[in-house]
Amino acid sequence: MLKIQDAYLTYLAAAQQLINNTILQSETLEPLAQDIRHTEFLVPVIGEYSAGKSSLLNAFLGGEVLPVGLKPVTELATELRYGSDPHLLALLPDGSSERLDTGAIATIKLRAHEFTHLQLYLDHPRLQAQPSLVLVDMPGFGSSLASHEKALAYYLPRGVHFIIVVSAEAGNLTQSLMRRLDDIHTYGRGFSFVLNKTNLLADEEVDAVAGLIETQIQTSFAGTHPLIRAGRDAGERLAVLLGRLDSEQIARGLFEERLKDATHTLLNQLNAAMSAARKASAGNEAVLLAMAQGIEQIERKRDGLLDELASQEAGRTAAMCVAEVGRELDFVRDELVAAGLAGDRGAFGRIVAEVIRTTTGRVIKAQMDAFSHQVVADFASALSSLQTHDGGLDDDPGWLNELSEKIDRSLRKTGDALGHWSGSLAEHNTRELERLKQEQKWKEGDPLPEVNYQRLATVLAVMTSVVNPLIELAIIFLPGILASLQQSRQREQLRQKIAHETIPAIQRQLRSELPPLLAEQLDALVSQIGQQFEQEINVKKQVLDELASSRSEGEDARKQQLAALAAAREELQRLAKHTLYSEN
Ligand SMILES: Nc1nc2c(ncn2[C@@H]2O[C@H](COP(=O)(O)OP(=O)(O)OP(=O)(O)O)[C@@H](O)[C@H]2O)c(=O)[nH]1
Ligand SMILES: [Mg+2]
Repeated sequence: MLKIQDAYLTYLAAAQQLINNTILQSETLEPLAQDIRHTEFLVPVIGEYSAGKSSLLNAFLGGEVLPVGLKPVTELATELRYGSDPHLLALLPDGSSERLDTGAIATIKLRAHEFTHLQLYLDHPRLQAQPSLVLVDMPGFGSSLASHEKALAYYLPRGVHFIIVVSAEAGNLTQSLMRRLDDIHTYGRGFSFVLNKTNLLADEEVDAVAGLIETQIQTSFAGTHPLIRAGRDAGERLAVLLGRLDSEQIARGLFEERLKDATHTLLNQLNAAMSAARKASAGNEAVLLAMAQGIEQIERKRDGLLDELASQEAGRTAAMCVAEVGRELDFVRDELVAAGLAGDRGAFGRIVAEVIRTTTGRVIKAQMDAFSHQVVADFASALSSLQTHDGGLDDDPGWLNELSEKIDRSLRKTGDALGHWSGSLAEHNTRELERLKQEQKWKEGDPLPEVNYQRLATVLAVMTSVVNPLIELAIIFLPGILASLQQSRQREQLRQKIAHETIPAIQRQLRSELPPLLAEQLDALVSQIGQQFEQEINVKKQVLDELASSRSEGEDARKQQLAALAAAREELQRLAKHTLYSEN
């Protein structure tokens, strides 16, 4: 376990202890501790086919573990994991898995369509040394479009750092690779390069290629992206690169915001309890009434936002995506013409799919950033009228602002963007609600169980939940559109055809597929933001109810309660400052 994981867990345990000593309760800390305890870092290894990704990982493991070869070889993403009992686990779309011998890795490709991805458990000291770091051998860019996109759909939102393998013989970074780096960049993740097969070129040639690639990276991406050169020593070089990955920093990026948010909620509860304990019970009744009204306001506001804002936004964002994809496809028309002239429909389809992914992802992310911000502000303004007069929702005037900021911030988190394989927010919510209904033996007429959305409502999750299914649809509609390209063997004729037939046909498809996908996710987003406001009010309501029931115990007990709350708040602030807000 990393030092920072340890520190975070110690902090959460101490916070839990503090809360347990008061009349408050908190159920949010344990799930967070679970996540921190079980966290792992997925490090996908990507690149063109035959760049030497699988060979690099074999060199790292010092044996012929993964299949390699000249034609596109790897069809299923394969996670390398430590296990004292070596085996291969093939995962199915429904979440179940099939256990196989490790040797099955050589032939599993034939059954690629059945599985989502593989986990290869090996009893290997290098894997044991860093068990929370999981390298993933990814299919190359020349594997079938469906396999390639399936792997990306899963690992783009989940990878914490990407290793890009480029063969020195390739000479530079291809446009495909640059688009992929754009996607990784949208997710806010880091990446490093391995310049592979350097033993096949003279040293000066390697220097020239490395220089060219470094220039390409620097002109397109801010930040540092190390490039290491690997030849026969590839395994050792990869070990060095992994050693330099700052796992502590990555873990901090994944959890710090969530810990701050959880702390903020606890402090709020403590504040609410303290101000309630100070008041005469009549004052608290006014607050409870304001809270009940607040929840009604949120529900009304949500219905209004769903009816109007969300559907308008879906239409507007879809239109922007369609226009932007058209422009980008036109921009890469030379690449498309080259693929068309070579009769390479696979490459043609791949370029189109890449452009759709990168462009819609970028547009949706920008639009959702603005949209979610507005939704948070709308909910907050619905609540603000309840806050002004005495005995309003809260005594702390900054409360609503802080809460809005917290929710806004949580929407921008880059951590685990999706929790499930076929993850879409709407699907997740339905599934989660069904699970809770069963668990709580819910009956018609009971209030619906509360789904915990905290970790899902992020802009990146919404974006992913639209883009991934869109690409799945594109894989189905593209062959029909591309079929008519076959007759064009002449450059200029092909250019015209692409501009006037192919691109408009792709845009037409997007125009019909995108709005329903967007509308579904936007509805889920609005509901979830409303839920977060409601949850926060409910937590405060619980505090007041709790206090009301213990009120009869007399003045001394009340003073003691107040003192205990104040002490807990002070200690929690001290711990938070030490663990979450100090520089080291
Ligand atoms: N000379 C030399 N050949 C290499 C090196 N690394 C890989 N190769 C060869 O390059 C070919 C492709 O290697 P793979 O490891 O299968 O490539 P990959 O990137 O996993 O390819 P896909 O799985 O098809 O995407 C194989 O024939 C390897 O033997 C290297 O460092 N030097
Ligand atoms: Mg491979």
